[in-house]
Amino acid sequence: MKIGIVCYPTFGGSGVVATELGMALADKGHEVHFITYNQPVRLDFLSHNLHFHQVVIEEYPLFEYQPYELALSSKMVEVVKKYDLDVIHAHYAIPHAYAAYMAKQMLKEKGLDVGVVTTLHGTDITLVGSHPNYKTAVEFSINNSDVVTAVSNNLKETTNKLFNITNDIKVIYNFIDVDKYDNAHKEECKRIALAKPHERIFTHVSNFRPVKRVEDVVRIFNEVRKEVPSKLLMIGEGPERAKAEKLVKELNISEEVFFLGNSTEVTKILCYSDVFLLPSQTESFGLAALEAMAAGTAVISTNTGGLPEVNIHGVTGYLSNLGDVADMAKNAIAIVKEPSTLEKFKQNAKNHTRQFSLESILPVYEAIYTSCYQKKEA
Ligand code: GMT
Repeated sequence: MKIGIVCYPTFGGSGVVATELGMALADKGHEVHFITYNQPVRLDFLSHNLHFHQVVIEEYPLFEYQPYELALSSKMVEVVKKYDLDVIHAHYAIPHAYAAYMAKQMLKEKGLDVGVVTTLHGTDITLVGSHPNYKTAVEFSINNSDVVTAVSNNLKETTNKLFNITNDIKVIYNFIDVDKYDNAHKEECKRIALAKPHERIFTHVSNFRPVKRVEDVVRIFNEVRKEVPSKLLMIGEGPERAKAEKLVKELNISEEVFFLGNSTEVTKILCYSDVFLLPSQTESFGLAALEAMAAGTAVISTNTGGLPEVNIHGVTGYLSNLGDVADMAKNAIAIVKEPSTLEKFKQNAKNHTRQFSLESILPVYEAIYTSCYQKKEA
């Protein structure tokens, strides 16, 4: 099949899912076309069946805000026509689902048909999408997609609660290439470079937006290190990084906390990690936690959104109420204090990720594309 993928090209989870999906589809022989404003960060190669089409916006003095959706939908029309695409898969409703709907209408005028699949990722519904500025357009684009998917049961329920949804929403969990983490850089995993053998390594990976509550990460770690010698690796960039760094200085723990910035080699860093900290305000799924679990890392998280569908309380880690730093620190200490307990949680976490394997989820997306394709052919 010929599939267009529209996504954010950044380090965020929706872009990562879209890119990993596109690369896996191309691997299986489908022709995949990424349409976005930059080459997606995880898209590290292009081939005869893996293409990237850049949406370029020219500056014009009249525009205080550049009309990205217009340029995006025009680019979609151009690519669908040129490569005879069967389906466009829009990741993150704003503005991708809306632009895909417009492209479909423009193509219809020319006697062409393309299926539109929209995947809801989280903040496009919970934090941004339900804001009155966007709500009407988001609801319209969900109801007018050929197929709509959400990355967790919780996100599906939330979408149905916040919007007047007339379309069926299918739940397709985020997925992981388990083998990539199994064999990941084993020989390169030089843990000793970061921590002494008796020290535990905590990790946080995110885009450091307010929703991630990175100061809670630092506070949890600060409580843990008082009981168990540990190090904290903070991976990612974003608006809250400066606040987290300031807090680290105030708590006088700069020698134990490392801010590593954005990384395209998260698997290499995760191989060191014992416990992943994710105290988010909300998380529709928590792909970063799943990636950590696949690398054999226990998870301390909040119980918000779809996190309980990923992190199993008392098995793969622990869940706490939002903002309950003391409880999250207590749970983290309970995991890392005894080596045998830590080992059990790490193993459980790794085993649990098999439920989210690429091999089981890829055919579900393929079946959805086929249903759009068949509709087109009929
Ligand atoms: O977490 C972010 O801020 C990034 C965001 C995105 O859309 O790029 O991630 C969302 O989509 C991921 C992939 O489906 C989910 O695993 C994340 O839980 C979700 N983030 C939130 O709901 C806050």
